Amino acid sequence: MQRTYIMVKPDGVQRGLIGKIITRIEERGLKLVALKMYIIPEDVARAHYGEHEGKPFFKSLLDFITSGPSVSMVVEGKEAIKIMRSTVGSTNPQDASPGTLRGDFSLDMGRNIIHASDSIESANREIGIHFSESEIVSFTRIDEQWIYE
Ligand code: D4T
Repeated sequence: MQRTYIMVKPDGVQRGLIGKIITRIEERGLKLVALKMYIIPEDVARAHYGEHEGKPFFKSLLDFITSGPSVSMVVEGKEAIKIMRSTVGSTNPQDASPGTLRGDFSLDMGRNIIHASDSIESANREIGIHFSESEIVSFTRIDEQWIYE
C-alpha cells in the first residue's frame, strides 16, 4: 500500500468543495488515514513548496496557501500516488480533463483547489511536514475485500 498527501487548498475550502473532494476519494475505494483542517503557517508553507523558491509565482503561492484554512489528508491505497494525481488532473485547470477534480471545479492555475503528491519521495516528505506519525491511523476498511482482489 502507498500513502499520499492531499490538500484541499484554501479556495476549495472557501468554495465548499471539501465534501465533494473527500467523497470522490472515498468512493474510489482509497482510505483516509489522517485528516485535519488548519491554517498553514508560513514556515510550513515554505517547507512544503521549497522546490519553487525563487520562481516568480512563489510569493503569491505562499500568500495564497497561508490565506485561510486548508484541509490536509493522508490517503492510502494500492498505487495511491498515481491514482490521486490522475484524479486531481493537470496543474493548469485549463488543461485538466473533465472528470478530474481540477477539470470539473476550477479554472485558474493559482486557484486549482487541491494538491496531491507527485512521487513517493514527495509523499513521504509532505506527509512528514504536515503530520506527526501519531496523527496517522491504521485500520481496515470493511469493504477492502470487495475493492482489492
Ligand atoms: P500542487 O503542488 O499545488 O499540487 O501543484 P502541482 O504539483 O500540480 O504543480 P506544481 O508543484 O508545479 O505547482 C505548485 C503550485 O504552484 C502554482 N503554480 C505553478 C503557479 O501559480 N504558476 C505556475 O507557473 C506553476 C508551475 C500552482 C500549483
